[in-house]
Amino acid sequence: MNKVSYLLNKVRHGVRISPEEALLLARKAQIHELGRTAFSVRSRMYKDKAFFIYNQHLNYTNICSNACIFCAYSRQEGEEGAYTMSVDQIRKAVLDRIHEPIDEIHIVGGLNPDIPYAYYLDMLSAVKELRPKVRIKAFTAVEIAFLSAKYGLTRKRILLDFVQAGLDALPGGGAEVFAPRLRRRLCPEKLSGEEWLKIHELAHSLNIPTNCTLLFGHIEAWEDRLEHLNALRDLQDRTNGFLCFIPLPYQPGSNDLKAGGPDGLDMTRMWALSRIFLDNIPHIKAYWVFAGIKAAQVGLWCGADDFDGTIVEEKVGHAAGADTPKGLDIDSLKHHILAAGFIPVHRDSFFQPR
Ligand code: V47
Ligand code: SF4
Repeated sequence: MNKVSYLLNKVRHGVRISPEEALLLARKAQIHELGRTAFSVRSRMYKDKAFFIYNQHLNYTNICSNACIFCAYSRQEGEEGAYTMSVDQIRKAVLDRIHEPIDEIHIVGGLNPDIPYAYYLDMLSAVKELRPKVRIKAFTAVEIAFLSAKYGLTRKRILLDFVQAGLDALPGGGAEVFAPRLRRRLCPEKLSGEEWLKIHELAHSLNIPTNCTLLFGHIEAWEDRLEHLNALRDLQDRTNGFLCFIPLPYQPGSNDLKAGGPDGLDMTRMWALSRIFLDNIPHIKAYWVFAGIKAAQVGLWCGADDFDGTIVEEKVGHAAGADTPKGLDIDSLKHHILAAGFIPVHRDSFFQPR
């Protein structure tokens, strides 16, 4: 048996592989071998089910004091297209869809130095008041670190205040790639990978579940991807607080990074390696918004088990050229999952069937 077959066999038997072994698979295994192994793992966990959620995205401001080179979404104060939603506008965005059975509201924004601390609490309470049953997944570790530095409050204080105001979970954004040498080029002002991990560890210790991401398909190598996945797996071993891993395919439009973006094959390898390597993170998302619907359908055959949701309306990836719809209705979402050969399972924020 060659080394690739030996390792894939090990994974199929539920034995953990090391980052070095995963790197060998990333370099040497054929796509069909990787895909088949990742499929056998996800099938053992979820049979032929694929999850989706009825959700709404709210991007409350695009004004950001950081300038990540890959970001097409952020604006400076006063620049054309810069906006900040008032709490009343947030209320209106929620009320506009109040007749829909939305289970989760995903709220993230830029680092806007002119927003008072009370705004965040008011925004959370306003959403919960209008929709008491909705789960709010809001604010990346980057926003939490920014608020902590700006208002001189501990990260713990902020998380506890936010939970009291209605926060249920943290999204996985802002992780990018942890490798410091890449971060210096991609997002020099952003908190380090270590700090990102510390904030998620803190959230887990407070019983706040979180997601995790990797921005891939730009200037990183497989070594960097696996170093990143290994840091996530190590933290999950300690806390078990991550619900879902989302590999985010880099969108190359309207930003200064000038890298190509992953092709379908690279995305497929990424989903497969994620499922194979992250043996302790329950869910892998094929995020149709960034990957495209057709690639995400293939992702379900290669390790992913979650398709995300209805969204309406996503701004970060679309600013960078994502050519997917800004949202999908529930019937289209179910149709795409069924057409891919899976049973759609309508889930809540914590992956419980609805
Ligand atoms: O943090 C910015 C990324 C993230 C680009 O937790 C880009 O359930 C690709 O994190 N190309 C926001 N990506 C999106 C995100 C997310 C999405 C869906 C679900 C969840 C979840 C989280 O988007 C940012 C950044 O990493 N991003 N610019 C770009 N050009
Ligand atoms: Fe700001 Fe986030 Fe864009 Fe970076 S990725 S510039 S932190 S909005």
